[in-house]
Amino acid sequence: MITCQQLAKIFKIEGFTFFTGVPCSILKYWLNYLDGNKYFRQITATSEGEACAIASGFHLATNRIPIVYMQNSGLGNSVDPLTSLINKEVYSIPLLLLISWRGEPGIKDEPQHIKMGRITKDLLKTLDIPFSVLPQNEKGIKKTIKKAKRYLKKKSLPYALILKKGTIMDYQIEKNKETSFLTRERAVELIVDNFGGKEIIVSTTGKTSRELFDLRETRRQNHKADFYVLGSMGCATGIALGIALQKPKKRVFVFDGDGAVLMKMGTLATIGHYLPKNFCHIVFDNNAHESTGGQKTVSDTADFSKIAKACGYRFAKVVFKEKDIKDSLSKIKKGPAMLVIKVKKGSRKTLGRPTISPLKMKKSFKKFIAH
Ligand SMILES: Cc1ncc(C[n+]2csc(CCOP(=O)(O)OP(=O)(O)O)c2C)c(N)n1
Repeated sequence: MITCQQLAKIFKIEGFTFFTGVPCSILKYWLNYLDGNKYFRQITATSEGEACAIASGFHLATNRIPIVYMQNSGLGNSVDPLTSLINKEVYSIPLLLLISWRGEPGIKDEPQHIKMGRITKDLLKTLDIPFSVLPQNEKGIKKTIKKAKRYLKKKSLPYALILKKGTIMDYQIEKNKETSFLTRERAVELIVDNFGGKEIIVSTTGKTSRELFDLRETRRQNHKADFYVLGSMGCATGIALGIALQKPKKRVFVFDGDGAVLMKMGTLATIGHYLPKNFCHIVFDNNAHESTGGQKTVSDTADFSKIAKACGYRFAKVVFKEKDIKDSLSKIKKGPAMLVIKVKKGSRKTLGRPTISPLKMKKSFKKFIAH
């Protein structure tokens, strides 16, 4: 294992000071360390592809080598810039990719990480990106980063470091938790309490789905009306749109997160264009990637309700209090509608994870929405 201070020293010596990316829980201690650090620059991107673009711009402007951090799921979002911008057939840009390894073969992980975990190395090989799995000790890490730098300098092409879980030691920082806001769990409960049992819910990846799942379990309710999107960050909205357009008589809700909305914000324009009347977008906005450790998103400077309206949504509102949630839901007569609920960071320590297999869930969900 390595401490954040030791890792920072290595990056400093080798001249890596610029970081951009999307977080992963494996990277959380390092991202905690970067948070507010004066020496390093950290830009939170809304998607990994965007991070590759920002990093490319950084290189063009400074001739220095940036680091793009991501979960291996984010490699999917990066394939286009990695094959049509950064590669040797096009602009040949040196990026150091720091990729966390979820779904590492032999280590138990969630279903959404298994495939990418298995193919991470092969995908990098296909992309002609050389890589090293970061060793678990300071000396090995130092050597590997030096080797990566030599390649980056010589070839002016990307090099990837694969980061295993447990490589970086714990580093905690005090994150401000606004106390006046509701918890997301309570907000989820309030919305579900307003339902009559026929509503369809598509919930986003991470803790939102886990909280909805737990709520159903606690209440001994069936999960058949819920579609828990396990990976595919940002895709819950598109899935809900696809359903809403085919099932115009059913009310379709998407339970979304600010990070997920930002990752695929284009979907708001698609919704505003096709105008499904039965579509309701609930955004639990905690201004954080809470599921991966609470790293700040850029939602505090993006007004989702205004963006939704500008895209064509018929109704959009920001709410803060329990009472406003109920009132606003009753005011939604015609969609597409958006309710942005400002919630506080944090979640229950005892939060479970869906225990029913994705295939089983899909089967009962399809049956539920068929009628
Ligand atoms: C493409 C991709 N990048 C990164 C992740 C890791 N990840 C899982 S949940 C999450 C945070 C989602 O943030 P938000 O939508 O705001 O929901 P919150 O966690 O705050 O409930 C991230 C970054 C992922 N699953 N997929």
